[in-house]
Amino acid sequence: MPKPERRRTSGGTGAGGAATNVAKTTEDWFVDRAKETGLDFVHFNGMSGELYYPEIMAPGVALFDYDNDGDLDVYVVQGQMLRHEAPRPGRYPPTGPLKDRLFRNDLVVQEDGKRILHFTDVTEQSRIDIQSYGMGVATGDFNNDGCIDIYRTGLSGGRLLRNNCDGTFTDVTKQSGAEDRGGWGVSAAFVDYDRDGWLDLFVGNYLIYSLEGDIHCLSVTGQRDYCPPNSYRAQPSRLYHNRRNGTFEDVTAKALVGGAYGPALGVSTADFNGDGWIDIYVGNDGEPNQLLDQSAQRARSRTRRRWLARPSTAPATPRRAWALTPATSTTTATRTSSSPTGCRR
Ligand SMILES: [Ca+2]
Ligand SMILES: [Ca+2]
Ligand SMILES: [Ca+2]
Ligand SMILES: [Ca+2]
Repeated sequence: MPKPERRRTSGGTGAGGAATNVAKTTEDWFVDRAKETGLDFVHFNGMSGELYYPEIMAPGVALFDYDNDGDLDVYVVQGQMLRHEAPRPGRYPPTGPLKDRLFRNDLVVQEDGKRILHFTDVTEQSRIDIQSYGMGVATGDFNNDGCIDIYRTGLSGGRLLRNNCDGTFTDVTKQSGAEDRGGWGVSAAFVDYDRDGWLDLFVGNYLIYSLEGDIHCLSVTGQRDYCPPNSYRAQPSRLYHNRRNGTFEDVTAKALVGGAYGPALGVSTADFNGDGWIDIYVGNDGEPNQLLDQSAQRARSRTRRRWLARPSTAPATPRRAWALTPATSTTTATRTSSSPTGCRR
């Protein structure tokens, strides 16, 4: 990789008041090599002129080593037409089949140390065939077989793809119980919240929305425009507990004290307070972010664990069952939702 050149200044403001000239950076720090390395993918948002709200949501992507060969492979999420059966011709027409894609990393390191990066589209041979309007993706080995699995969120619920450890995946959504039925999931994270060595699953849901109930909004100039997120009611997120047998139990009602309300766009997990228990940070769209930790309830009960927000200095929010900890920064919720796997004990 070429060594980045720091921005230099020349000239300066001298006694004569000479102008300061800033030399341009001569080399780019990052170079887009997607196409030349085989990552040939164009996201299609289904834009039809109807200005449906989901069209403005950018897709997620995951980097994970699905074949355990030591390099990161790529999973990308695709959109669909909304309502219309056939894609309409437009400025950004879809290319190829509208389905999620998996790219295998075929990196070659030569004897002289030269690296040749190439990705191969292995969607067909992986047996991944998802053709619904997608949002995000999280990866983690939920069944502890040593192979990383996929949870893909979307406009109409989630999909769990079990890695068969032979280059193929099986859709186990229904039998797993982690369907996020009726949910518009955007972000998700595998997280072992109870430290039993099995990854549980948090699904960040966004808004209560249907194409039939799509609201028409106007811009400041009176023209039809996309609506802001507060045009719709937020949707509760979900927490699933791993039963260790390939299935999940929806523990949202008892663990999240009535549900974590979004509109959740991003989620990350870490032990923020250093108490040994992993916490969940949720980035919401247009509303305060949430930092969920389980310390308070865990101190009261070892058998019934609930997630509570940290004490807040903000006024209580009556319609919610917990207080919010205001974020110290603006919402940085990425609409991508590749997420770290949970901590292990
Ligand atoms: Ca790999
Ligand atoms: Ca697995
Ligand atoms: Ca667990
Ligand atoms: Ca913690």
